[in-house]
Amino acid sequence: MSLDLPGADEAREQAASAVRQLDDYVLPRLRDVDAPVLTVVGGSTGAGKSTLVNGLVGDEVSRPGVLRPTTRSPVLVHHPDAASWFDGDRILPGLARVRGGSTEGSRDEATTGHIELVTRETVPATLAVIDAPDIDSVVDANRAAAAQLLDAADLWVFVTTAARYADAVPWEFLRRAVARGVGIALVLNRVPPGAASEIGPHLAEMLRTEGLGTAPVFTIEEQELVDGLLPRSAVEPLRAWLGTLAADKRARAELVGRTLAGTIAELAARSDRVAAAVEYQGAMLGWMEDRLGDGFDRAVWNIATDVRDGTVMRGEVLARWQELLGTGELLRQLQSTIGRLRDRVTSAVTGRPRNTERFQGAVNSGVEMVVLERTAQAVDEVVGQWRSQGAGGALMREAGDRGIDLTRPSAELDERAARMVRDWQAGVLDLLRRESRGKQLSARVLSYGVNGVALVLMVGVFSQTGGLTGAEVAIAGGTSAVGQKLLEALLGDQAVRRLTTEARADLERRVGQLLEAEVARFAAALDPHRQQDDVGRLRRLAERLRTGVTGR
Ligand SMILES: Nc1nc2c(ncn2[C@@H]2O[C@H](COP(=O)(O)OP(=O)(O)OP(=O)(O)O)[C@@H](O)[C@H]2O)c(=O)[nH]1
Ligand SMILES: [Mg+2]
Repeated sequence: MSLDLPGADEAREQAASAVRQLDDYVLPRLRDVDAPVLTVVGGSTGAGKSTLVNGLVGDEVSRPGVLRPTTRSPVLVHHPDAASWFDGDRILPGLARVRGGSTEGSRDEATTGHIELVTRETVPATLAVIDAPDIDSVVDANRAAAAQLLDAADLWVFVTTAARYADAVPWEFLRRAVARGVGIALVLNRVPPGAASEIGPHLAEMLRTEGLGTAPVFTIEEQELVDGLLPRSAVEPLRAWLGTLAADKRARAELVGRTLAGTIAELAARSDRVAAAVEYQGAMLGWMEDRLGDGFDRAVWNIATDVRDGTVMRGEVLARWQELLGTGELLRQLQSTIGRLRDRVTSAVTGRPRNTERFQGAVNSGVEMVVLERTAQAVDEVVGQWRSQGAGGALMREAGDRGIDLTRPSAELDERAARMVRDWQAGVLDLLRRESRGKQLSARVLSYGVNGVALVLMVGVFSQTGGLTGAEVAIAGGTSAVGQKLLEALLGDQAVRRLTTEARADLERRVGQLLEAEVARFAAALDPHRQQDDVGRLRRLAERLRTGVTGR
């Protein structure tokens, strides 16, 4: 999913977080249904999460603070008997374990990437509590860590305050919780005395609207801290609720089962979304390939047409051809016997090497020019089409960064086109030589010089005169008629037709090959973006996740 398309970043993030959630939650949970319920305490910075966790545990296990945000790396508190569940990398395998007490060390220290494990007898063996970094601070790493922890939770204890309960970010997270079907309890913390009766109904209304109407809400008034700890009475309702859950095997199994099913269903939905994004990438890539193919197919076709319809015979080529044949004088003598004509032409085409070379030179540059112009046109066309899409523009810039300028034909095109025309001319000569080895032509053709005959044949290739106008038609028509008559006299009209067709097809084939290399430059820009991701597998994965959940 490397193309720069709308929604691609989001899909990449979806894919990454889906994989992480499989590792962090789904797989460990499926393997060990009996592992302690993982309760993540999350919420805005300064909402009092660390203070609350300390209050629940009855000891300072996570240092609270006045500087925002305080908690940089998560603290997991568990019962000594539950240590084996958390020492290894069963859950959150990406986070290194650090054993200890309250977070020490400087705030500048790189604190991400690890989780602190704390043991306390006061935590039930069947339930562990994580004090998470905040969800909305300026520290990106905190937000990411909080999201990852919440994704790994069986149960969220979501802490908000009287001042912040209607903020946008907490609700985004809560919506995510609903989508995932995770167990959830709310703590409305640090409520000014007397304000609960006002805020309570409003919060309850918001929860109902968001599909969280049944989530328990614990309201805690702003407390005097005693030795930095919340008084036991303030946290008692929440502790009792958690304690009941911890003690009830069936309630735990039900909570875990619900969260697991919800998470898997959401994974299925995410897989589908990722698959759709991958398909979109494939479609865009296909579209760009089609525009590329169209542009250059048209160029090949245009060149072939230019060659047939006399465009090449214009100007210089025509002038040199006339020079070679001996201009008007020769045309007048057209009426006389073919034998005399033959003699004239023989001396013209075999006796004047300078004119022969000049004609060949003109043919070279005539064909080259057509090829270069039509290629440049195709390049402009493809570039225009690709740039009409953001992803195409990005792709061209990317190629530019690698030193490949796709806005013009390759630097070698001139040189290669020149060689192509020379090779074609050599090919026409070969064609005639092969032909003259046959019975009918041999001696006669050879006596006029294969080279001269080849030139006349080339003119046949270029002369359907459609592209010429006015005087040009008359002259070209006349001159090519000279050529035609001459050739027919030499080779027979069937052979002339066949050889002309072959020579033309050979030129078109060579043009095709020449342009393939130009197409390849564009295709190389697409290559790094070709589908690595298997859409079918993603769709099947989604289907299996869904049927696994519903038991179908
Ligand atoms: N007086 C009083 N102070 C509190 C209460 N709850 C939290 N505090 C103080 O508020 C500040 C923030 O509390 P923390 O527990 O660090 O908040 P947090 O949610 O963990 O914040 P982050 O770790 O930054 O996300 C600390 O100085 C606490 O001592 C309370 O109920 N009463
Ligand atoms: Mg904290």
